[in-house]
Amino acid sequence: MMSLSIKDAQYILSAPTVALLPESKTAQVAFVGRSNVGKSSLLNFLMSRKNLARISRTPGRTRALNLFSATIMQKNEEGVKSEKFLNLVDLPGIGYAKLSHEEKALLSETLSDYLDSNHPIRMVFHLLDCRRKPTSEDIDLSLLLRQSERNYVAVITKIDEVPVSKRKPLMAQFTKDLSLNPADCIMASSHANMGREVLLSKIWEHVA
Ligand SMILES: Nc1nc2c(ncn2[C@@H]2O[C@H](COP(=O)(O)OP(=O)(O)OP(=O)(O)O)[C@@H](O)[C@H]2O)c(=O)[nH]1
Ligand SMILES: [Mg+2]
Repeated sequence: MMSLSIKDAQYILSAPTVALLPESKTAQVAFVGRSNVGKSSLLNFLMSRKNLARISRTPGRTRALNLFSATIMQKNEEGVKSEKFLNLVDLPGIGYAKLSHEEKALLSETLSDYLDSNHPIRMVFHLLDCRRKPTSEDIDLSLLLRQSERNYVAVITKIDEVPVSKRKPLMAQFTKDLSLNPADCIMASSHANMGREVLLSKIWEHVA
């Protein structure tokens, strides 16, 4: 069976603005979504590293763009290994109510600056908390990302919080609310180890 793994995951730097994110040809995988949905947790989970990106109970923790690097390794049926090098970008959460108007504007500006930039963004993971209905901001962001022809996946996070019997209908609802193909709407839980393989295969597929 084919298998994927991650090695050499590293924190590189934290850039307060997109202009301060170094130019690079290395493919980037971006983590976007509302504050507190679990972006930093998912990044750590995918990288199999507990404290690579900082997690917080306090929403609005990640205020800068945090850059990481890693190597994704594939082993095929014959045991032959191949590798791809990539960067991961943990973006500040959008829409956190307790921030001032200026701070909120600044954070969504950071996101749009990033998405408009020439950075080689090869995959965008848009995270949504399974317990909250997508906001209009989520729906707009989802549309924008697909219209701009990004490789896009909606990741429905914290699925451990929902009873198993309710997961299928819930995923159907998210798929409908965001007008997605079911294959682009994936449930995950960094606490219950769910979704890692599917998301790693998305990364493998889209990172050159
Ligand atoms: N139940 C559950 N809780 C989770 C999961 N992933 C993250 N959390 C919790 O959600 C909270 C926020 O997690 P973070 O990873 O810091 O979220 P974030 O999206 O990076 O937040 P900001 O940086 O503020 O935008 C923390 O209390 C985590 O422990 C999960 O899979 N299941
Ligand atoms: Mg974070």
